[in-house]
Amino acid sequence: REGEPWVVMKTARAPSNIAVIKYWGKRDEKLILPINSSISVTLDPEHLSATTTVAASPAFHSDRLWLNGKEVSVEGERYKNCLREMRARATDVEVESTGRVIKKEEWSSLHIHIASENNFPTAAGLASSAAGFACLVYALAQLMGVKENYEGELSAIARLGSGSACRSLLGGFVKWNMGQEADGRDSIATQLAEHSHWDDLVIIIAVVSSRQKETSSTSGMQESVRTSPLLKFRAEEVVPKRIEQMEKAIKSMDFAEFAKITCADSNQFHATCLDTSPPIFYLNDTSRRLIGLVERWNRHAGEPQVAYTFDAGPNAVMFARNKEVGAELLKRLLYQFPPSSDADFSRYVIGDQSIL
Ligand code: 2P0
Repeated sequence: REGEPWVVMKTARAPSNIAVIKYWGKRDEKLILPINSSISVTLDPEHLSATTTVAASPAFHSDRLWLNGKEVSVEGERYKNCLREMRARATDVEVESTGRVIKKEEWSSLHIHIASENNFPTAAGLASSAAGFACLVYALAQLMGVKENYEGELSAIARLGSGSACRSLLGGFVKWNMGQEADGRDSIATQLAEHSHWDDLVIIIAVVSSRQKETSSTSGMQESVRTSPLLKFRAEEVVPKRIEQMEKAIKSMDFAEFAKITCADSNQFHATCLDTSPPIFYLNDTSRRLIGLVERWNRHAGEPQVAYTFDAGPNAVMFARNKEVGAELLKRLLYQFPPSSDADFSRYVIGDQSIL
């Protein structure tokens, strides 16, 4: 009612994504511009997503942020940049139920409260910052009446929060084009194909450890850019060709090619971590046993049945060529890593069912 304090609120959910051609290394730290393009698959939000509520009210005295129920500082450049860019694009918004209109100019002085939760381990190498910033930008766009589209400016704003977040604004198979422009306006994500384009593909995630990683992606990639000659070679000589090959493999649903490139790119990414000084270890013994299991299976089958990829942590994301192979993979995982063993996985995710 007129004269009384009011709050406007929006809640959104955004999924995590897993790169099959990895982003590792920035050419511009402030604008988060990568040294190579990357390709990812957006995951099922039922299992891996962030849910974020954003609220604005004249009763709020500062911007505030809660992550998984705990208040954290919103003073970091990344949050400040995202909020600034979204405020600059806000439009007149009518507050439902009251009919009051928040004018475009008011958004610059209205403070925002943000509460975000993940339904999966934070910072364990399952792209929690990707889901988090994509969700924040999406929720703010709803709150502030921002009209830009997700493939364009909004993707570039999510990128200012965390590089991989620009890929989580889109579903299915997504490419983040590294771009050429100094201001980053062409460093955005575009969709290569809808999820339904290749719905035979089954994704299984083996949560090897939900512990926080020791080296954050942000500092790890800085060290790699500074010290790894292999990373420079990878970005200049290897990735551009792989991007083309991967785009073709996805378009033609060529699993053998998809699997070959996915595994090779994961392995090269971890090789660049090892080539960093001091070396960074994200994989553990369980991760290496999983790689062995898939490599042996594919060799015996004569052609790839399963692909694996690991981000900045020991957890495996595996792609099975179809549902039958997915079920067989799960059986082999449970046999090799029984729930009571040291390498007990806390959770497997297969398609739309959660097991264990
Ligand atoms: C990726 N990763 O392409 C790669 C593969 C981890 C390994 O994107 O500094 O959290 O916020 O841009 O996006 C993790 O890096 O790093 C990542 P910032 P981000 O998914």
